[in-house]
Amino acid sequence: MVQYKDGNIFLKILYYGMPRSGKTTILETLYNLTKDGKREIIPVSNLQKIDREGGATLYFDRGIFQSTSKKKVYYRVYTVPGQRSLYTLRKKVFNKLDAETDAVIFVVDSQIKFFEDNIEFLLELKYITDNRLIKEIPFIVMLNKQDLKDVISDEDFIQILKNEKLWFDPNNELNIWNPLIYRTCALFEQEKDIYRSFYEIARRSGLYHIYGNGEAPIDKNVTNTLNK
Ligand SMILES: Nc1nc2c(ncn2[C@@H]2O[C@H](COP(=O)(O)OP(=O)(O)OP(=O)(O)O)[C@@H](O)[C@H]2O)c(=O)[nH]1
Ligand SMILES: [Mg+2]
Repeated sequence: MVQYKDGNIFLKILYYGMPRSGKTTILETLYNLTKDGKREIIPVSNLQKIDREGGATLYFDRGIFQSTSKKKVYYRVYTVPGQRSLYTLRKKVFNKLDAETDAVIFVVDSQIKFFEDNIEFLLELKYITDNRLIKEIPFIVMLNKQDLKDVISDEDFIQILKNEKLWFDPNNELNIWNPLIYRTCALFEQEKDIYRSFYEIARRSGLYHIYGNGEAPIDKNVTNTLNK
């Protein structure tokens, strides 16, 4: 839920996905890519990480970023812990810490051997969000670890989204908000599309808030101009 405080606007964005899909690494890389202040966002504090020895997230990671062009806009960016036993904490990170989440980036471990695990986490996310993805909660997908062998393709994942009713036909007015699918690598040295995917979810969350009153804006006049 968008929050207003001292004249500033806070949006909460969440990276969600199966264990070790790369959520924490993505946030670290986003931090490292933006800390020089040359992009649209800049971190305003160090990353907060609550993890186990070995790196698995135990509760959450959080980074706070400020828009460099609209200085009143801040993004609180979280990751959930992927380990299966931590479901209650994932739910808490989604709806309790700071505020309810405004937008979700689903992080897939693209290795084919994890196909079913990714679906399991997508179902869990649908449940936690009460089926509000796309309609009320902007949603995009990162097929991460694309630098590895035997990875799933965009088409494979679109089929999963269709099966889960997270993909709208061209005749549906929500079609323009179908999740963009990014094929990413989160490792800093080989980084691919980490900033670009964040930029897109930030853009969508702003549009839902400003033009949709918290829902996907479907007024044709608005969306025709916005998506050009
Ligand atoms: N090859 C490759 N490895 C990656 C990539 N992203 C993350 N990793 C590695 O995958 C492992 C897990 O990464 P994390 O960022 O801790 O994954 P996570 O999703 O935060 O894991 P949990 O907190 O346990 O849910 C680490 O060894 C990372 O270096 C990637 O794009 N490519
Ligand atoms: Mg993590």
